[in-house]
Amino acid sequence: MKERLSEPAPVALRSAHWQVLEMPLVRPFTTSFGTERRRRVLLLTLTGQDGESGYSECVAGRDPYYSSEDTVTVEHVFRRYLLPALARIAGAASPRRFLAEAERIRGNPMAKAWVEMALWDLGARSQGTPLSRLLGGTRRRIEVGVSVGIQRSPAELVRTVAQYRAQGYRRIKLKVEPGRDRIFVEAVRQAFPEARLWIDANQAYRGEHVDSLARWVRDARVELVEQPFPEDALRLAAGLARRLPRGSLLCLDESIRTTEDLESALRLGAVGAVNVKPGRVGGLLCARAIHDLARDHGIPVWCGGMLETGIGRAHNLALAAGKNFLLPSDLSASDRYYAEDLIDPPFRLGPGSTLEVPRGAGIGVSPEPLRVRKYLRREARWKFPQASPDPVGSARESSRGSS
Ligand code: OSB
Ligand code: MG
Repeated sequence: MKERLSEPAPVALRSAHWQVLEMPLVRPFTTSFGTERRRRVLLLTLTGQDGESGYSECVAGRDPYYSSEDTVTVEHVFRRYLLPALARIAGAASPRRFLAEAERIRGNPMAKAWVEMALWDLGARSQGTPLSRLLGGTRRRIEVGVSVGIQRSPAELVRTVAQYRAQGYRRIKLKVEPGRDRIFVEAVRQAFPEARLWIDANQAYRGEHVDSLARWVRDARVELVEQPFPEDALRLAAGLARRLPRGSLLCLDESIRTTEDLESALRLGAVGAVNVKPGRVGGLLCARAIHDLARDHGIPVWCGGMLETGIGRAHNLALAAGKNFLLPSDLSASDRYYAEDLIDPPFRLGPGSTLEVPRGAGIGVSPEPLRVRKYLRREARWKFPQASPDPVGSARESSRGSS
């Protein structure tokens, strides 16, 4: 079933305001690429000439361990290239016009997505429409799961999973790496015989691991294996995919940056599911293109997360409202990540391991100014000149504390 995508009408921009926040996580999050204790949140507010604002959050991490971008490269590319690109279309800004203007800037999908997603929110709010509806989504509740970081011991992992299960999460994704995998996952399987168990290695395995992986994944009844090998190692992924039992999917996250990547993976038989993250692939238009191609090939997708606050989570929920998001997404309640979210009320887990898609215009939620102040480190503003064809503007910057 195809969903219609309607793009928002272009909006004349008045200003861009970006803020750098430091938000402590409720508990450290360990993956095969490192441990995160707090997240540096880049928040963007684009305001139109009529006073309406659109928001977005960048998914880049503090370090380039998950992918090549980090929060410093994003800010550099944003100030030096993306903001001027935005200024050139400021008279009539839309996601598609922005991406066309930014096309000659290679790579940097997280930086581009940061701008593109704010334009979606601004455009949707300006016409009073929920973003989920523009994206063609019809579902009001999204089935979600929780992504659990690597723990010190199997017993500790079982205790942590028990807490999430008690909160109502049905599908549990366990982060793994060589050496902290089989006995950890088997302990969880033994404690929760009925749980839907997924694993995510964030590229940590190599060719030498294929045999043992195929064996213990089958024995522990793991339903989905996410990004076991390096992002470009599609042949390894295809090799493992061939050896997984029926009912167990090889899922790609970091490997699928574009529709071309997905085409290559399809040709090789290296993909059974895709974790689509708009903030990672260059925004909602790119995410939808990947989603559409997967759908046309009968490949189920789901929406991943990057420990976003309620702002980034709301964009993800709007996308995941599409009915071809057939697998439970990594969109947990606010309290899984932050003691205090930037939005109020926070996202709460609903019946049947679900989150509700906001009904309001745009992403349907807004950052609470007092909360933003509390975690703010630095901010800067750019005013777009009114109806001037030249990419000139004025940047003002203020600092609070260290960066
Ligand atoms: O690989 O899916 C991932 C978090 C940060 C970076 C990469 C990943 C993740 C997660 C967390 O798994 C998902 C979430 O936001 O709940
Ligand atoms: Mg992943």
